[in-house]
Amino acid sequence: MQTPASPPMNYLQAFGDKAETISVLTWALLWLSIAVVAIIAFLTVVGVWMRRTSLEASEAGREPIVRRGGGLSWITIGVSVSTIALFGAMIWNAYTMAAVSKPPRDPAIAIEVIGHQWWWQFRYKSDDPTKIFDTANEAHIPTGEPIRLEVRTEDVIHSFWIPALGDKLDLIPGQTNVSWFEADKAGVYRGQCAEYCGRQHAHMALMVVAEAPDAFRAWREAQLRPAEKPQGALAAGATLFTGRCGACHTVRGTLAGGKLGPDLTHIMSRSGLAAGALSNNTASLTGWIADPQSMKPGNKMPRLELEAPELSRIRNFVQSLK
Ligand code: HEC
Ligand SMILES: [Cu+2]
Repeated sequence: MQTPASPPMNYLQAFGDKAETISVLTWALLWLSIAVVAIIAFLTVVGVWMRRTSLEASEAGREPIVRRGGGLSWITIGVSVSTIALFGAMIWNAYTMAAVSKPPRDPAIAIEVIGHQWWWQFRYKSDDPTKIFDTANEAHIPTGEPIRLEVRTEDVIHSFWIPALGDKLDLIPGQTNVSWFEADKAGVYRGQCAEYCGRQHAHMALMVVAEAPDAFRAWREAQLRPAEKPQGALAAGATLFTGRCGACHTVRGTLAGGKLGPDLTHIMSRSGLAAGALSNNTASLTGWIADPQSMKPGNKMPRLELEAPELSRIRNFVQSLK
């Protein structure tokens, strides 16, 4: 199915009020630029055509330099037209920036976006501490609701960009930038880090799943729940996981509480792994746990040299995290 998530990411089509306001300007500037190129090319050809002298007319093929009057008026006309066009574009730009700076109403949902080399942490905020939870690389939002974004970074500069939903927002060390976005149609929107941030910058994608408010509420309730208590064979996998992986990954409801990598409490609810580098299926999950460096070279999860039985126990436990 063709969704806004399918590459190439499309910034000429908009799926929310904010993005629509911006895309009208994008289109206008695009057509203006095309018109400028066409007019200049046309005038150049006309100028060359009108000034041509036939070879026989000139002495020994040499071109006499003749200045006819009227050249200056072209410059005056050209500069005036450009000034008017550029001034108009500037005013429209300022108007658009003012129009999109504030959401239509106060957002009821706030997401803290935290950039890491090379993945996205999403923290759903709440005044009630028991309603705060973390997820990674895939955020769900309700359609038709403005969402407040508070972005910051744990390391270098990144840039949060979902082309179909609007503008870019930089993640700057030591600073929190605040913005908002909204999707009016349900669908999966792909985003991408838009500021070169190191070796795996290209594999720092994100997905926004916009869904009906009811579906969103159900998703949020499911995300808030801790992992189910591992039973039977899974218990051994959980213990191994805590020992080998728990220093970097959190699984709420277990002793694994690490903060260096993505929260894995509900990893199986995500369609991808490692910020869009892989799709989430048994083969790629097993490959990732066995050797993340061969799949996304340079990423911050080390190869752990697991024995085969250990690997499959840990993998089975991870796959139980629905
Ligand atoms: C030294 C810290 C560290 C250890 C130890 C570690 N990881 Fe990771 N893990 C990370 C980081 C960082 C990422 C994000 C990599 C990226 O996408 O660039 C990650 C990503 C993942 C992902 C993908 C998560 C997502 O949301 O896409 C899975 C699954 C995972 N690790 C499982 C494991 C398992 C299982 C173990 C133990 C065998 C383990 N990790 C050990 C740091 C670690
Ligand atoms: Cu980045």
